[in-house]
Amino acid sequence: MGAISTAETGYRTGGLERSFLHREQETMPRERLAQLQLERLRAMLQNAYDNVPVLRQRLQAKGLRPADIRTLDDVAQLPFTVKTDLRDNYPFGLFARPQGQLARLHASSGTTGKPTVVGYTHEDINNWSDLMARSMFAAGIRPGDVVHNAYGYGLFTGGLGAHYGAERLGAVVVPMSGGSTERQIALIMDFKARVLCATPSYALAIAELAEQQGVDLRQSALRVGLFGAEPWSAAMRREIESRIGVKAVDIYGLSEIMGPGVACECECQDGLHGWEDHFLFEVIDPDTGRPLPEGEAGELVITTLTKQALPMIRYRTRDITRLTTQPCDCGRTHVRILRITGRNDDMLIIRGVNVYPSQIEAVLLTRPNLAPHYQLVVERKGILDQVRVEVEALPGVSTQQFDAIARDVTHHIKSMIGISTDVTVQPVGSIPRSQGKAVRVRDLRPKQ
Ligand code: DLL
Repeated sequence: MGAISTAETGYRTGGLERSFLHREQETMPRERLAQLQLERLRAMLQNAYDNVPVLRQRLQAKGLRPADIRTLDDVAQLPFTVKTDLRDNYPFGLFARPQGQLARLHASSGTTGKPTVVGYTHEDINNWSDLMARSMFAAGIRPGDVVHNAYGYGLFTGGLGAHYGAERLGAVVVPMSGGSTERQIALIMDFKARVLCATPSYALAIAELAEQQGVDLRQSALRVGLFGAEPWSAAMRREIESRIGVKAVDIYGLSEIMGPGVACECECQDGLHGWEDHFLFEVIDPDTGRPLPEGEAGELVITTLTKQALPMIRYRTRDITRLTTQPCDCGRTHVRILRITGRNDDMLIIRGVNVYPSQIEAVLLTRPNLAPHYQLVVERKGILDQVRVEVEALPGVSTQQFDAIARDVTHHIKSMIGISTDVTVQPVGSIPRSQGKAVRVRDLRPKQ
């Protein structure tokens, strides 16, 4: 796939500029896309079968050979892969290529045990760059734009993923990484960045410091924010858009599958296009493992179709979402992953009610006098789990009002989500600011 030479100027319908970086791939009729997926799936399975003993044994245990997969529905017969498979085969046990053919390693630290290590061939990096460039173009980023990249560089895939994508697109990348927020603001202003790449929580931390310094980012050259790597609510999107003056576009990905750019919103901001020429998406019931019909919420499962070094068969992401193949106004035919509500791991069960932090975030952001900085503290009281919501007041709100605000928030969480929480309103600056993925939950329950 070529670089920017394949970009087309596109056409406008109903006020929307329909233009694509990879027109043929992005607008392929769904039947042709399915054919391509099946072809690539079989090749990918052959790669896994021939080169990864663990995966070969798993397929054999189910009496399957790659040639037995004749339709896309046959995917449901394939075994799942889970995060612990990577840990159990640490560091390179699931790789389908020898070290001499690898170009890069990334890893995610995780909170327990060994990191998960992922590997790429040169072709994998090439495809990743293409998909990131495609994602960026879909988000409204154009060649020549100054892209301020505040995703962390290093073993995290965010920094280099966005970096290679921006370069492939023909944009001008500023490889800033996370942290040094004051310097970030100065460079965004001085270099006239048009694009900010960051986690949504870090974008907010940048906005906050800019305001404190008297810098109005809404008057800056910033127009597009490419935000992802953590769950964020629609209310958070509106908050960031109004404080920075950008169109805030959601981008999704995970290291086990590639990194950022597995899926990305277009300028319609109505779900993330999952790039189906390179990945196969399913949603399953997390309890039974059965595939769910389109539109039902469940766990997202992704199979890679072109990855050489680390082919993934039905990887259980633990991310909860829904899929839709309804046509998008942008003209792209690829499936849309609706906003990721949260991860299974982050789901709290409070007296029988399932709650994701992003749902509480959405309520907090509807209340006046509150800043969008919060943490949920989960404690055990007797045999019951209890959630304390710690949230900051806006600057200028008097401490005398804190109790009344807390009562109002408690009431709204109860009526909108149905759980009882203990809310404490805190002064400005008391919740730690994120420089990457925000920590939303502090779990103080005794370890089982
Ligand atoms: O977070 C890759 C990435 C970097 C995506 C930059 C977007 C931008 P990991 O560190 O492996 O990779 O974490 C993957 O982060 O399973 C989700 O739980 C969460 N996540 C990523 N993007 C989103 C998003 C990168 N847009 C895990 N919305 C995933 C919600 C997201 N959650």
